[in-house]
Amino acid sequence: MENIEIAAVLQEFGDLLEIKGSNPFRIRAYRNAVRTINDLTRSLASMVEDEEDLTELPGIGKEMANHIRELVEWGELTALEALGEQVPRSLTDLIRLDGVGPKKAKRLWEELEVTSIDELEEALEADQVAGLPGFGKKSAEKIGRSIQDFRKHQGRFLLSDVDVLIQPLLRHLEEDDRVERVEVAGSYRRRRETVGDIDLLVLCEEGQEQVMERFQAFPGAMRIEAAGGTKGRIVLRSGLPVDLRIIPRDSFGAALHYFSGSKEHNVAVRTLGVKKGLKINEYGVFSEGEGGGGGPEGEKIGGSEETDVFESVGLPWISPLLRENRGEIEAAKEGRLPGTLELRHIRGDLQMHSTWSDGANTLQEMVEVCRDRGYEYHSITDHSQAVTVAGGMKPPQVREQWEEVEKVRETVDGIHLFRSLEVDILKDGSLDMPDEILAGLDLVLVSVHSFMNMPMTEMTDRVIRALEHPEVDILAHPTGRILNRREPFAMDVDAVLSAAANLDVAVELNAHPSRLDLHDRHLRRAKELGVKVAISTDAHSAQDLDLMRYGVDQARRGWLEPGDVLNAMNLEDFQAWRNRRRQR
Ligand code: DGT
Ligand code: CA
Ligand code: CA
Ligand code: ZN
Repeated sequence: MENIEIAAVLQEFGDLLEIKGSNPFRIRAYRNAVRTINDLTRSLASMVEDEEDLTELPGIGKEMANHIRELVEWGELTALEALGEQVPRSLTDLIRLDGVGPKKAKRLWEELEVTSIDELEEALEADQVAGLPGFGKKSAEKIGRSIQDFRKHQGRFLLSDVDVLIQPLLRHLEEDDRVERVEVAGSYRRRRETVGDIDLLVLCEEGQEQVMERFQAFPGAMRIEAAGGTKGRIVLRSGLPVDLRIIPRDSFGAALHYFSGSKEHNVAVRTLGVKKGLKINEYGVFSEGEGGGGGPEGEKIGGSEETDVFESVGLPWISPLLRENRGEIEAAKEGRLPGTLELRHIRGDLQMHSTWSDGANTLQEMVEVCRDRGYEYHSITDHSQAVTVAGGMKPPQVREQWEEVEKVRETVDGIHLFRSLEVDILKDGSLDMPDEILAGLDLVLVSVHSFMNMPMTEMTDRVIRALEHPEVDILAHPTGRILNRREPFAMDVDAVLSAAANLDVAVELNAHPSRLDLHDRHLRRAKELGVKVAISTDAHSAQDLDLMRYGVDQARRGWLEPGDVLNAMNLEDFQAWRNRRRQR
């Protein structure tokens, strides 16, 4: 357990005691312990491991030391479970709301039996809150507003939204001459599908105070959450929180590494450092001080460059997209980090829609834009009939579309257009097109758009049955997830990937930032099994074709290399792959 996790548990403990109305001295003991842990630069876990006396830390008594040891060793606290029997633990959610402290939470609970934010919202709607002693109309209104805020923040932000939301703030900071460099760290730099908050690092050695003021004065800020000399937090109007840290030059690389995370990766790197007698933190790399472990800091041996951190533990630089502690450190050590896939490796886009189904642009327009992007080939994959909401096509329309494809092929040079469709996988795993149409297509994509709540074994069988059809080339958006809106459907992805491997069918990595389906672990599994991955935008407009870069980032997070990607093949190889079914 990390220090912050331990602190969070003790914080919760203190909150519950306060809601319960316990002895103030006991409550204060928990508050003090949390403060001590937050200020600590050493890991409690390693102190426990080294059997150090925790009661020597300020504000840590015997009871607290026992708690910490229990948390480190067991990951949970029996005393907290017991306290939870007396005071509902969900009450601590309430005191995170602006305008609700422990006393008010206690009253809401005792008078109205409110134990959660949902219940509080109901009580507000029923106008039960304003009349409680100590509340009043204003207070009830304020609580209502903070619930709305809370809900806004609760959802994580799509990476593509964040890309847009932070631009004005970056410009605002870069316009200041005192700012030498601005970097966005955190999950954003690792290109995670969704981002909880933005971690900005600013290199600035003079006028730090003014730069911090400028940050807080950003016109797009809805409010300021924390303000310090070198560290501040604002919330943008969109609800996106932004942490800013002002860093001097000689620590910038170490801070960039630290705040890029992931936390798990950091812990692993720090542990490597410890083995080499080094201390690695957000300020730099330090040699062990006098007396070893935890003594006064030794000499600073690096920190201005991110590579200082990696070099100090004998590693090459590792791309932030791989820093999830899923084997990247071992791979780096052994020189087997994946080769970098880049946008320029992508030679075609294999899923997009036109006005023949639910796309915004005509087939001709889509072809021209793909050609202008420099693609060698692509396929237009309009929906099949079962997807009525998306204007799915019936067989006669498909044949009409083929005529148009012929015309466009004659008029647009320099790109090869494949006849294709996104064929719906019906409930029983059969395909939503007669075989003679399927046989006439150059490329057959299949995907699930209905009956997504099937039990796992049925869904797995359904999809595998679809893949067994001899005309199928690619399984599109394999798990059906829509970020922040729809969970992936229940399906044994491993079994589906194994079937795809056996059947020589490719799987899609849908590059649309609201899907990014498959996710990174499944991509790695596909690679392991030798299943080719098609990175496709699923564009519903010409503009959407730009979304390919999200797919490329996601593919890199899944350790894919150019050789793993179907549409990184040149036209000749791709044609050969397409013809594989004739050899079956
Ligand atoms: P997010 O914001 O939830 O999308 O994810 P991150 O990864 O951006 O996480 P965040 O903003 O809480 O922290 C930024 C980075 O700071 C994180 O990736 C690693 C580093 N960091 C934060 N807390 C700790 C910690 O307790 N220990 C270590 N080793 N690193 C931490
Ligand atoms: Ca973050
Ligand atoms: Ca943060
Ligand atoms: Zn689809």
